[in-house]
Amino acid sequence: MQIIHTDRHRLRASKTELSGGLLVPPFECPERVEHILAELDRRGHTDIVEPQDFGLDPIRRVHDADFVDFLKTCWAEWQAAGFEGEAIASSWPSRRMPRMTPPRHIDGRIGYYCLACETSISEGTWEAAYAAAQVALTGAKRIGQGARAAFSLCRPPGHHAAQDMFGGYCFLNNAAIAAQAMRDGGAARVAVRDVDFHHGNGTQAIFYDREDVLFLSLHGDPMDAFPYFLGGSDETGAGAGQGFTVNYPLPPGCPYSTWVEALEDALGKIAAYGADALVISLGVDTFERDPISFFKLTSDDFTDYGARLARLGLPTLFVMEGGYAVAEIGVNTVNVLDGFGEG
Ligand code: Q9C
Ligand code: ZN
Repeated sequence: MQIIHTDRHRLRASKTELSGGLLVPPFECPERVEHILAELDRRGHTDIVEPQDFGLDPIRRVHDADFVDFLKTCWAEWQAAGFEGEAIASSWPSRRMPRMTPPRHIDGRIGYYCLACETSISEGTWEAAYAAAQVALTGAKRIGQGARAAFSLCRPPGHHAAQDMFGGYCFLNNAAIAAQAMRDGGAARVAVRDVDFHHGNGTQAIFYDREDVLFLSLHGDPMDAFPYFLGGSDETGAGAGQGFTVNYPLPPGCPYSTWVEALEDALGKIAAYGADALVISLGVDTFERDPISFFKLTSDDFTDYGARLARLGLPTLFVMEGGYAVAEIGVNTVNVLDGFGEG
């Protein structure tokens, strides 16, 4: 399986995450990718290529132009405003004050574009997020050229980022950008299967009113887990997209037997949909020892579900999302890929 990767992910190395009322070293850190690369190497995956540069156009097919401009200039503006720490939002257009225009001051503008303030914007964040989107696009191109599978080793992750919102460690929605590129490259129907522990709120929002991209997500029940305000089973799409969003919220402590039942149900829906290609938003934070999640998957379970995904027989792009048990992230990620197999 071809793997797409660039060192530029290291440019995303923020110092702070707001967690439990403290500013802590971020769970979403560069070492995550180093562990995945080491395990790929150990298991003989040597077909690793650099991304091509497709520019901003395919990013703007998914994200609003003003949001992209904001991400590009936020860090410089934050510094110019004289702030000492990393850029963290602290006010939002919330329920009783929904003035839906971006303020001039960066302290207000960052709140306008932010969905969760654990995620700080730091030097190099834009450059790394841009590179991750190119990693996803290069994978999409490879699938368009007829590959059975590819792995876009994206970092930072993307599935929480919506058209005009960042947060949950995500800035640009790599999986959505790849799915849109597949559509633009001629695939009539694309399915995005999100197996990260967290609901893929950004991907859902981007495709919510469309029938040409089927979105399915298996995740911690938003009553109990981030992102809290989206991801219910009653969210099924809107307008032409009615019926093309499918959510499987699952309870704390969820064992693999329950998880895989939902997975099989989703695989049946993907088969019935008649997708030309499949994007897997691959988060391995479903792992039993993940520090911020509450599912109970073992390392062997990742191999098992990789094999189940392969049974669909669809050209498949894996896009890296979350996973914060850093010592085990390599084994769990490569287990999915090896379970899927070379075909
Ligand atoms: N203090 C992804 O997995 N909540 N994002 C953090 C820990 C935000 C996860 C709570 C979790 C975001 C891509
Ligand atoms: Zn996650």
